[in-house]
Amino acid sequence: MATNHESSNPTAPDSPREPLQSEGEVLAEARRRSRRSFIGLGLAGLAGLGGWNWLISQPKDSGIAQPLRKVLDANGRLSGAYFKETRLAPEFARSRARTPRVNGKIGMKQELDPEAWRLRVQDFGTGATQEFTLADIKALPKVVMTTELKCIEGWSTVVNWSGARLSDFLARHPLASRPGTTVELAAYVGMSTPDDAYYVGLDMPSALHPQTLLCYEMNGQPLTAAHGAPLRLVTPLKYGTKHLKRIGTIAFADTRPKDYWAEQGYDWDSGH
Ligand SMILES: Nc1nc2c(c(=O)[nH]1)N[C@H]1C(S)=C(S)[C@@H](COP(=O)(O)O)O[C@H]1N2
Ligand SMILES: [Mo]
Repeated sequence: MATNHESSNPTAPDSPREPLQSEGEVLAEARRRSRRSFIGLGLAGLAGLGGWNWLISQPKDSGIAQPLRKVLDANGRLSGAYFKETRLAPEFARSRARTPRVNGKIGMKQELDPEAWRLRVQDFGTGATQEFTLADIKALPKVVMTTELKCIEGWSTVVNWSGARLSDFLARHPLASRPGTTVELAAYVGMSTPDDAYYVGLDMPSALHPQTLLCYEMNGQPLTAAHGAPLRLVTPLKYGTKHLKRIGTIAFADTRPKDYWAEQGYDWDSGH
């Protein structure tokens, strides 16, 4: 993956309060816990040390609050060092990227006006809905990656994707906090097409995974309508079923959100 910005030096203190666990402490905890819960652990650790409000009020690096940026970077480094084989989906040379077949049109029957489109995100704390334009998504650090799109039907295609990390979106717009707290995140994220005909659920660690992107480009070109314009999900540790095209809404929950293919009997997690 490449981003269009320089990350802050993760060892440089952001403030005299030094709210972060040292990397040694993080590593020690990471060894004791399962890898699935680890990203949650990083956020929970931060929460205990000053809280989400403090976190998001800190100076921003490319729009991302520095402390959260550091924790997410630390998670990325740890995943690289400890969970290399299973934790990150493999990346491929850009030259291997192809256009995948158009597969699945549920929730994409109506024409969509990209100018009028808004991403509608329901604040888990207040229940209020906030709207975002594509420009709001493009204002986040742009991530480019070449990964494999694997369909449950048995085919797979290497695709070059560009978009924003869902984790960067949630760091910049902290809408996933549990009601009554400002520090804990919901356990799940649910997303659906604007007409609600196709929908997927993700556990929060998968949603915060560094390769889980809100994508607006495929192979260097703006997404076509058939591939999910203006915005689709890409999450390459999971099968294509989870790669929701034409995202309309995002909401948060503490129980598994509805999932179209899970309702048809497929595995809810759909990892591979
Ligand atoms: N809205 C919507 N998104 C969807 C689907 C769908 O039917 N509707 N099908 C999924 C499946 S099963 C796959 S394999 C991928 C295929 O993405 P592509 O058409 O860009 O190749 O889209 C996923 N996202
Ligand atoms: Mo699929």
